[in-house]
Amino acid sequence: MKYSMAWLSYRRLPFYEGKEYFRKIYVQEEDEITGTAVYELCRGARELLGIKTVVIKLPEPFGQDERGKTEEGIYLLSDSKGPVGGGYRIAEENGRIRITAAEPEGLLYGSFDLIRLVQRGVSLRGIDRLKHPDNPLRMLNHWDNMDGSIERGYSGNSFFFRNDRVQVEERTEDYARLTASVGINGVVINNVNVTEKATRLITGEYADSLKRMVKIFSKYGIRLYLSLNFAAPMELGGLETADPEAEEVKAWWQEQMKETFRNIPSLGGFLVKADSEGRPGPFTYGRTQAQGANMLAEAVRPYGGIIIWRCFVYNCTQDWRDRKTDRARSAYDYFMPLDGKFEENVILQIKNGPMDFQVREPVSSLFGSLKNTNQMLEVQIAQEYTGQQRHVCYLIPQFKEILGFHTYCRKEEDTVADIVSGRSFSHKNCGMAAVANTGSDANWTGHDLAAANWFGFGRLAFDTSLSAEEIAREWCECTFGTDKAVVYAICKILLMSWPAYEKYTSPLGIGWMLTPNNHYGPNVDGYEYDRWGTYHRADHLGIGVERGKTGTGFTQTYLEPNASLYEEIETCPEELLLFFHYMPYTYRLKSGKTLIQHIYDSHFEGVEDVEEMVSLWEGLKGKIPEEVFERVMLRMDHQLDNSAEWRDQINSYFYRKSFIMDEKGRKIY
Ligand code: GCW
Repeated sequence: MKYSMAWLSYRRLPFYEGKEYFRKIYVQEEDEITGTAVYELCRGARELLGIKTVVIKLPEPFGQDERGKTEEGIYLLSDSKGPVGGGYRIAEENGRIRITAAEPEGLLYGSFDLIRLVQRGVSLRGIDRLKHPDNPLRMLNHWDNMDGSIERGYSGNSFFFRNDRVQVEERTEDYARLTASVGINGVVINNVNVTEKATRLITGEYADSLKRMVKIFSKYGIRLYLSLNFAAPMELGGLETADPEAEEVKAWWQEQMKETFRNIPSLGGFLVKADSEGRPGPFTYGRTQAQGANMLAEAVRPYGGIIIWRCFVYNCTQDWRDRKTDRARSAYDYFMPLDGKFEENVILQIKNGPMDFQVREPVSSLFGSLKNTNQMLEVQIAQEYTGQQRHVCYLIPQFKEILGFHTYCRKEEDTVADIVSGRSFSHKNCGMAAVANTGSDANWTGHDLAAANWFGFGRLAFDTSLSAEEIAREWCECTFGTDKAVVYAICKILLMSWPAYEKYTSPLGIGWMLTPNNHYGPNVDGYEYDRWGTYHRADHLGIGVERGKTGTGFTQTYLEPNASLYEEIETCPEELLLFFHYMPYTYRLKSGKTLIQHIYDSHFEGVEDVEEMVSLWEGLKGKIPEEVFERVMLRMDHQLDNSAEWRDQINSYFYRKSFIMDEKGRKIY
């Protein structure tokens, strides 16, 4: 086997009681996506249950009387009054399972859901599940480059690009299966940093291969999106400017989009990183982010395209003496004044926190503040800052906290989940995106356990009410089967992994104590003496960035009562204390411990947690495939060493800065 099928690696379930349903599938429609649903059900039946399925076309129209028939089997029924937007209902009665949906996507998601239930050994008798996706857009953003490398990729090379060419191969289809099986409906295949060849993806040059990719994606209800280069009119069109207000620039984009959508009519639209980390954008011409986004929005509107405009705009050359400029403020400061100024087919894509995917950050204050602008939440399952898929770090608990955050933008339905689902402000163009963690490795994600983040992101974006535990269990049972001891150990590892990573890395929300550029391993001062605006401001008395009113004022970008909550030291959530305030090492936390003692204790604890994870994993020998066991064991051994390195560097740094001894007298260098 060249690569595994992750959670779709079906293992035989000879004793499954619901086998009989799968002998016959009755289907009404003949469209492509329903065809995929049928194919997947048959494949699941064959591989999981060893059954050959007969597919029976139902008579048209399929009325009430036919529904009364007693033939056993699975019925895929489209019903215009049924669940919409990819929603579905699965109901069992008298040996018949009906999957009903208004659209074929719903039938596909319902079928994958049914297969999951079988994989997990759940009885289908009397089942009645009604599911509606919470988020209209559920997207993966791949940072894949055309040369085959992946920016922040930790699982091999790109399977979308190689040697400056688009790859469409067997793996494309298997990727689509995995991705669609958890409800993802949009994929950006190329890096947001668009340079050289990638700029040409919108031209006819790559149209044939992109069309082939689209064909595969559409069978699985996935839309293709591309990242674009704001300076394309200059780089491709030979214009002297990319000014969004210049007539020749507008005309160039309109012509180009005509060609692009002629080549790929079902293209969803574009993701844009502008004016960020050296990428071109409207600021060069004294224009706003809205002027830039709207110009593109106009060009794609005739084709139903959307522009997803990233809010990751900040000045990455901050002087360390400047204590007023605050990278945390920048997205808010640039975009808040533009609320309501974006076209309907523009969506602002906002990173979950105001900095950059650290293990702990507050939620971006743009959520809740922006009321008249389509918004999407961007999270990162590529573990750039959370152990790079060498450490286990199951991020779904983090995403749950973010989604559950009350912004107080309204009396009810005021959480991030409410906002990005469109519930708060009746938005239709909105949802969730994750920077993807896949690559050409045999297990897709480098670390076998990192697949739980890919699976989990999709499941969560579809159903934000699922708990991190439920998702972990689902993933684990689909991937490894239902052996109780296995499920217990793996779920325990997953659920303790994010808190452990937080404990042994940077303390209390401060972030950034890792090696500059490659972002792996400890380096407490690595960013302190650099230009990126990511300081911790530690000295011999204390540590933290003052972001209250007397500091950068970032606390005041939140709506009340959050602004006051973060402003006051007594009410500021302790896990974020150093993000918001400079605090002395002798400050007493609610636990009664001093800040410095907390730093020591949490770092020792974090490594102990990893020791526990290692021993839980060791207990799985012989219970899961040998190859997976060994692969993960190797990474866990490394994680243990690396976490100890983190502990020692952080603890000795603070010991030497503060000169305060560990109360417990442990080894600190
Ligand atoms: O965190 C930074 C990464 C960059 C990335 C950027 C972004 C794609 O280090 O590699 O560029 O974020 O989100 O645009």
